[in-house]
Amino acid sequence: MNLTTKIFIGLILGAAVGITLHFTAPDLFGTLDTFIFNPLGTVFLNLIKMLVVPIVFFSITLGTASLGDPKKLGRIGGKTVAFFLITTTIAISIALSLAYIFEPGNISIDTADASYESEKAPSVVETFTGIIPTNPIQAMAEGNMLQIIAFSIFIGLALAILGKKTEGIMKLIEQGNDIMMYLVNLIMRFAPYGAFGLLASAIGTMGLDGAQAMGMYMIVVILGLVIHAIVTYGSAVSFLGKMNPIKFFKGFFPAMTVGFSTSSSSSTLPISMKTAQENLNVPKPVSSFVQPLGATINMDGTAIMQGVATVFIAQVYNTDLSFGQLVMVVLTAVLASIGTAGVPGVGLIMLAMVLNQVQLPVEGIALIIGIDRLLDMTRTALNITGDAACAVVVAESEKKYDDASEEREAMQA
Ligand code: DAS
Repeated sequence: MNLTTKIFIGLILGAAVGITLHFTAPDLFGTLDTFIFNPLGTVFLNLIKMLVVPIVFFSITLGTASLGDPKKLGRIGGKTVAFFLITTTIAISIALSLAYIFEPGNISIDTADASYESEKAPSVVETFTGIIPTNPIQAMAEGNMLQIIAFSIFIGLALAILGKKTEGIMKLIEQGNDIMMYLVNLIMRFAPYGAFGLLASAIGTMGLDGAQAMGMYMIVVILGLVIHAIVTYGSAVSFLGKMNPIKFFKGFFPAMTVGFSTSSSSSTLPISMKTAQENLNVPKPVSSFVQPLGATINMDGTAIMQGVATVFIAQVYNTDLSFGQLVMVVLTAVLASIGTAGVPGVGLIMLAMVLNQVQLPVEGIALIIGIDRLLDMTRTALNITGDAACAVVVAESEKKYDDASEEREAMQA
């Protein structure tokens, strides 16, 4: 039985055990959650989180250095950011349209005791000025992903330009990356058990009662995620990536199950990259540049939740949003996703930023926080799929340059 099947069985079993115990033996669930489910899930999460910082450093440094000339880096960087911005804008537009069609907020909910203390999300200016680390080691110690990415790109550029002078360091970086990929393989063997623990704990704690109350809201978000995956990513990988969409989704499914169970794009990154390189034939330099960047700044699933949640909260509070406010929602959600790393629950922090921007009561978040953990799983799976779709498209677009350079090398030989 292959690993994907084992992880999927872990997910299904975890959800079944969690929901059964939630309704039939809540006390027993509490004990099992403390001594089995939670530890299983936490150990798995910590194992992959342990690799995130070194993997981002080694893979982006290696990926940037392997891209060779800065022109190629600029070309790939430009295509990557353009893909991210366009797909995130499409994502939130799909979300807003669905929210106006299905009107999930037209339900009577008592908003009197709704309250939510939003954490402060970085402003757009802070995000861009804060990208350059004043202390790279501190950035790694704090897990500041954007700063680690920026530092790695600088090191990779230097290695590419210095060439033979620093080939010893280049060798070290290559070996460091190999070590990381070996450890990912090792940890993935534990994934089915980790997925079981995470799902049993999450579903067993939450049950489905929260979901029933927010049924329509959940349905519209999940509908948006599915439409975006099939229409936007399906078209992108098919027309631009020259890849059969079924091969794409089937090939990337193992990473999607891990993203679903961990609710963290950053933690899933090692597995996302391994899956894209091995199952989707994305060259390592492209995967090592696009996916770590995407795990940090590209969150289409989160943008979809924000679009639906904003309209849902506006409807619950009987507030009409003007076209200008909707444009602000799109802009803020796209830019907000750049400033926050892919960790569980970051979508809610960014949602507070979006609601503030359109003068909607941030307390409205309290209405959806109960089921956010479940939706976080689904939107994280989409977030990492968008990064993989970008990697496939960029890799295909680079082929003509690689073919041209191979022809030049052949002619010079
Ligand atoms: N959990 C986030 C991620 O890792 C997404 C979110 O919180 O919306 O992508």
